[in-house]
Amino acid sequence: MFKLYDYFRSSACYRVRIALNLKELPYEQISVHLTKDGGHQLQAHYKSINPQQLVPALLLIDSNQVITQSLAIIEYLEETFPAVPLLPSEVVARANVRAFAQVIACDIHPINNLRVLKYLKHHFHVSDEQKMAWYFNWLTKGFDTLEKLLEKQHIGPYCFGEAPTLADVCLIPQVYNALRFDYSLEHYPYIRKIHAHANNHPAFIKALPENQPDSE
Ligand SMILES: N[C@@H](CCC(=O)N[C@@H](CS)C(=O)NCC(=O)O)C(=O)O
Repeated sequence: MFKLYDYFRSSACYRVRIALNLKELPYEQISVHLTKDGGHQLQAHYKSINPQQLVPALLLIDSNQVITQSLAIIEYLEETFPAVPLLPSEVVARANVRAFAQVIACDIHPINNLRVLKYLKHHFHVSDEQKMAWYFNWLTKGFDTLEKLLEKQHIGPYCFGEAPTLADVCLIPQVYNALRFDYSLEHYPYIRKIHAHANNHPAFIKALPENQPDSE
C-alpha cells in the first residue's frame, strides 16, 4: 500500500513511522542514507521523488503519488484512515494538539536539521562545541515551551489524554534526538513522564531508530 522513503535516525521519518504503526498500516521502507556518499537524499534519483531532498516521502503505491512533509503525510493518514484518530474531535483541542506538534516540527526541528548544522560548519566554520551550543539553545527554547503547555493542558498519560495524538507522535522523536546528544531532561518532568509511558507502546517501540532495518 505504502513505500516510505525513510532513514532510521531521521526524527521526521520517526514521526511517520509512529503514525503508520498506530494506525496499523503496513509499509515498505526504502532507506535513504543521509550521510553515506555525501547523503543519498542529494542524489538525482531521490530529488525526482522529493525535490526538497529531505526525508520522509510517502509513495502511495496504488496511485503512484508521492506525499512529502511529515505533518502533511500524517494529516493525509488521519483523513484517509480515521479509525485510530491522532487528533481530538473537539476543535479547540485539535488546534492545541497541532500547536504543540508545530512547536517541534516548525520551530525546533528545522533549525537543528542536518543541512543547517552542515551549513554552520562549512560556511561559518563553527566548532563542534559551538554547533552543539546552537543545537541545545533551540532545543531548550522549544522544550521550555512544551513543558509549559503541558503544565497548562496535560491530561495524561499521553500529552493530551488516554491515547497518543499528533503531539506524542512529534514529541517522542524529538526527545530521542535530545537524549542521543546527552541533553538533560531534568527540568522537564512532564516530558520525561510522557516519554517513558509512550515508549512502552508497541507502535512507538516498532518505530524506534534502533528497530529499523537500516539501523547501524
Ligand atoms: N519539515 C520536514 C523536515 C524533513 C527533514 O528535515 N528531514 C531531515 C531528516 S529528519 C532530512 O532529510 N535531512 C537531510 C538534510 O538535512 O540534508 C518534514 O517534517 O518532513
